[in-house]
Amino acid sequence: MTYTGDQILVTRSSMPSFEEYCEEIRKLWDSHWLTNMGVEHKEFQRQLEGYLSCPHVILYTNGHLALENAIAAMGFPAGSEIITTPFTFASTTHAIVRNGFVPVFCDVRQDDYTMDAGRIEGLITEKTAAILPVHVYGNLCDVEAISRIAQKYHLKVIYDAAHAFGVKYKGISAANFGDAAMFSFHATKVFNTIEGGAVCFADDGLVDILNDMKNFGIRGPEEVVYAGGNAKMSEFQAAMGICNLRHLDAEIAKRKAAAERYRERLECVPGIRLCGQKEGVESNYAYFPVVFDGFAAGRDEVFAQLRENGITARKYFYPLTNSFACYRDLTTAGAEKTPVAAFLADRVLTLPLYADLALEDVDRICDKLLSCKR
Ligand code: T4K
Repeated sequence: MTYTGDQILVTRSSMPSFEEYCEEIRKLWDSHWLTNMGVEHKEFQRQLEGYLSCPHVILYTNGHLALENAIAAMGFPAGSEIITTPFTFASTTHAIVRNGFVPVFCDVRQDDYTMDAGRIEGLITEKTAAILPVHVYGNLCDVEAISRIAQKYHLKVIYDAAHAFGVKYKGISAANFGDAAMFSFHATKVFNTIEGGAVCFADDGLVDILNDMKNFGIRGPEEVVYAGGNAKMSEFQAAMGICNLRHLDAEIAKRKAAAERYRERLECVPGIRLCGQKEGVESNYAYFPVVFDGFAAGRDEVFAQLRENGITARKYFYPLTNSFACYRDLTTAGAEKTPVAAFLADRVLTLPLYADLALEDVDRICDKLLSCKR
């Protein structure tokens, strides 16, 4: 790389002021209570249940363990199949496999890269227990069609909503679709708790199970009911969440301005495809994916030429999870089984997007991108 000036990375964590965070964690120095569901954890959980209008929010130390536990909590029989998509981060597929279940890969839609609901029924077998779609980039899946299919075949729906915190559809938060939804609060997300995550759901019967699973299965001082692990969110993570939640709407508004500028600059460029915008969705502007199909340069050339100029875009999500080396022996794997996802994975680039990205920087990125050549 030859560039020596200011680097622009794909994202940049949103943070409160140093003083605001110090004020929030002052009480931890007074109490010496640092983890195990203390006051900050309880307060953050209460605030999230209100913000998301969701009956239950269980906090986790990261999104991946939240998803693993959400799947485990459903009590599916051994050997069950779970229909999911390969156009996602490794976590989604790993969470299924690490629970001992078989991922069955459904292709995605051309316009928003979410699960193609029209292909789900063709993948259902007597072993299918659940559908695990991904609101990829914060794009809401076809929640209505997926819900109809799940009801018809008595399947559970667990959404990987890692990218969709703050997204609403017809005024309803992404937390409230499916039997459970998992959010990631990783440092790179629209809303972060440094590391962190949550499972959101309405069923009162899941509360004890999920709380037990994230805390060694300990229900009381002398009662252990489940061989659980440790996935608790600490007080410092919860304090970061409380601070960042105060600024979330302003952060999303700033992201929106940057995303709109990208759209203005790139929308009508031949060979560049942008994500469709679904009616009724309030977006969180989590990512800005661009698909290069017939542009003056291919995706890999654009990626390399931007890097030469100090701009790091990312190939989220290449490679597809169904082509990972660790799934080579899985009979359901193989990118050729999901041709639309394979097409997108070879052509997509997510451009830098974060709240503090100046519109001048968006212009600089677009200028460089539009000058890329083979
Ligand atoms: N499901 C889906 C669909 C997901 O996308 C994810 C996570 C999960 C489940 C699992 O949730 P978590 O268990 O992670 O909560 C990142 C994130 O680590 C990961 O959370 C995320 N998805 C995935 C899409 O991206 P990397 O390896 O690309 O991150 P990294 O370290 O290269 O960082 C990217 C950029 O972010 C850096 O260039 C600069 C910026 N950054 C990074 C860090 C770590 C910051 O500004 N601050 C930071 O602290 O995986």
